[in-house]
Amino acid sequence: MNKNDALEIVKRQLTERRYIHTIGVTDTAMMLAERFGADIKKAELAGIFHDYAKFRPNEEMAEIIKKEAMPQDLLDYSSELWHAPVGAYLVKKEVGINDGEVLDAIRFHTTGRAGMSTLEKVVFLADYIEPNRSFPGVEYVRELSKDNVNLAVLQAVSNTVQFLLKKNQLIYPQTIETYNDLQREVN
Ligand code: DGI
Ligand code: FE
Ligand code: FE
Ligand code: FE
Repeated sequence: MNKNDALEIVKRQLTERRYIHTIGVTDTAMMLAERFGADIKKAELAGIFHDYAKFRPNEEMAEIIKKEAMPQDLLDYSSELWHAPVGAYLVKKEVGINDGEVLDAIRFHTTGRAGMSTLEKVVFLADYIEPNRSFPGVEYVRELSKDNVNLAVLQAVSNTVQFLLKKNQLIYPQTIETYNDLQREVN
């Protein structure tokens, strides 16, 4: 599939603002893939489709999580988490993307996981630092992204956990696993 066709497909699923974010993630993921030695074409594809399911109704996503034997504990946590695994499922089913590494980068782009591939880290990080993002602490993560992918992902996850704690939100155990795994990795 060429890039323009892929972008046309995803554009129909997204708002204008989310589409602009998607372009930012795609460009950033390709740049980071080149920098840290992940497959640039896979980073491009995962970037384009990472938020494919972002605007599916919660009811539809919950049904898919139940029927497709995804981790059922997702249903006990924020629906913000659902579009990542559901997106991996839908881009395979509806778009025909079959590359397991690309699908995993989409599946784990919100929580991360222990033992992330470089491609998964690059997409996770691109989602956090792409140029249209402006949350507190993003500039420091951008700096770390210049030469240390693990420190950068760790800082992004740490920021997210601190943000959730401040808002008295539940933290999905896999997010903590990502944090612990990277904390071990960098020490
Ligand atoms: O889809 P995006 O907005 O581009 O970014 P994303 O897929 O990284 O989703 C970010 C949202 O997910 C943000 O509102 C924080 C939330 N999130 C990430 N990890 C967790 C979480 N929310 C909860 N409740 N628990 C988590 O572990
Ligand atoms: Fe997302
Ligand atoms: Fe993210
Ligand atoms: Fe995103």
